[in-house]
Amino acid sequence: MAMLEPVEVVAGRFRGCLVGAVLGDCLGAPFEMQHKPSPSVLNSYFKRLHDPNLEVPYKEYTDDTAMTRCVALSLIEKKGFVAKDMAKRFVKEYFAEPRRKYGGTVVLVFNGLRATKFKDVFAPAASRFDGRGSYGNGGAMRAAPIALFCHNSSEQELVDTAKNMALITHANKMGYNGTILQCLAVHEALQTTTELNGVKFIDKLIEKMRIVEQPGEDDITDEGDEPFLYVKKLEKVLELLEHGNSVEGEQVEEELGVQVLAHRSVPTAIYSFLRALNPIPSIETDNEFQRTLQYAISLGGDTDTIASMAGSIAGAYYGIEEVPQTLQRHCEGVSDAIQQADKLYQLVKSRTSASCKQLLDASSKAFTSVKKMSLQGIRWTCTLSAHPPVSSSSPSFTANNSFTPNTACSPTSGRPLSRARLASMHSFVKFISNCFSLPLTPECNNSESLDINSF
Ligand code: R7I
Ligand code: MG
Ligand code: MG
Repeated sequence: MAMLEPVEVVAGRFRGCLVGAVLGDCLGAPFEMQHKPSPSVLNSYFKRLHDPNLEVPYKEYTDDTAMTRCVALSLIEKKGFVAKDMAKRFVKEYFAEPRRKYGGTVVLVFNGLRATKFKDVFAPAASRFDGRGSYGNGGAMRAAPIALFCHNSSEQELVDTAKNMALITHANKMGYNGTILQCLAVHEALQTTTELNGVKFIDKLIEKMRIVEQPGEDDITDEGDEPFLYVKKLEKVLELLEHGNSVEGEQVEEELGVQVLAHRSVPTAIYSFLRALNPIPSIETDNEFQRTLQYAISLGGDTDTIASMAGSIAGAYYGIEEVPQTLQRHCEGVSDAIQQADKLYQLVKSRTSASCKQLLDASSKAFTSVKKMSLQGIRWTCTLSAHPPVSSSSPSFTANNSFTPNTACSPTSGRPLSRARLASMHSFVKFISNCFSLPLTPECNNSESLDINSF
């Protein structure tokens, strides 16, 4: 394996996310739908993989990775989400290597797309299961690149892109909402820069899923449909977490599920990640990333997919540094995942710098120029110079996402600003928050400085 070049922290998390997904898939695949492996079998399985003398017959990836790669490559090539391109990649990939253990009915969607020459890329999926669409976990299992691509996007863009990506194969609400939840979980892990608190993590997801699952006017509900299904599942996750290590695998299997269905696997992956934040007595490792995979696999059932989804969340949080090299070297497709993560990172950076350029243009219209901008996650601070100067000393102003004209943006020296100037500064600050899709919040906390003149 090539030596890793030092990369920025966020870039390392992008790598961790996609490599985590590959490792979960490759290492979980031998147990998919097999007898549930005992703790001792799993401990020796992982120990053996760490043995430097163990030769490298690759653990092969399955459909989870095959499709995740298509999502990543399509986003990279098209510099955004283009449904037809993504659909074509899924179909080409499947017919080139149909042996990757695809889901039972998704193949019919691929056949339909091929036969109709991609005329309407959403139609074949919409006709499955009597027009209700599939609620398999195939949308969620390939969602990680969307979360990376939308790292600096608005929440709405993330939700819409995840949904549209899922709709190519999974038209059922449970299928695409599971995809959205998985995306939100990766996104949240990626944004967490301090020690992660499991309860807060779930609370945030619940808040977001409550909006996502709000019934629309045109929704037709079937008898037995559960409203706010994922919100309820997340509440269950919270309940299980409260009981720590006293929760047995059987209970997780029963209450959250380990099936190939989105609503019976995505919450399980999230739970696996959170449970493994702390030591688990039956798992012999101090490495939290490995613990996540090992725990997810220990639950049995759809082990490749649940471990892959949990691995992508864990990788996004811990970063590539915490993903053991000894495990990476046994898995097929790791170096491709690293390359794709790096390209996605560059893409996100260039999208942000395009926003910066827009910002500079707009800043002159707002009678200000931007001296320096700092970004950390959703927090930003921006130092502005008035233009033309409001006094001979040309004072600077600091605006942040708690902007209020009279306090956060008062001149550090010189005479008070006119009402008109304050109004234009105010709209400018609003513009900044729009540009970056960043909310105006009362907190502001900068650590990573970004000199926008360098873009
Ligand atoms: O969702 P999908 O791509 O499958 C992914 C899974 C992962 O575990 C992979 O590792 C791979 O092994 O497969 O494929 P689909 O065929 O859309 O869904 C998977 C299965 O979910 C289907 O074959 C059905 O058994 C079941 N399923 C449904 N069953 C009843 N009613 C999905 N939707 C329905 C439904 O509406
Ligand atoms: Mg699979
Ligand atoms: Mg699977």
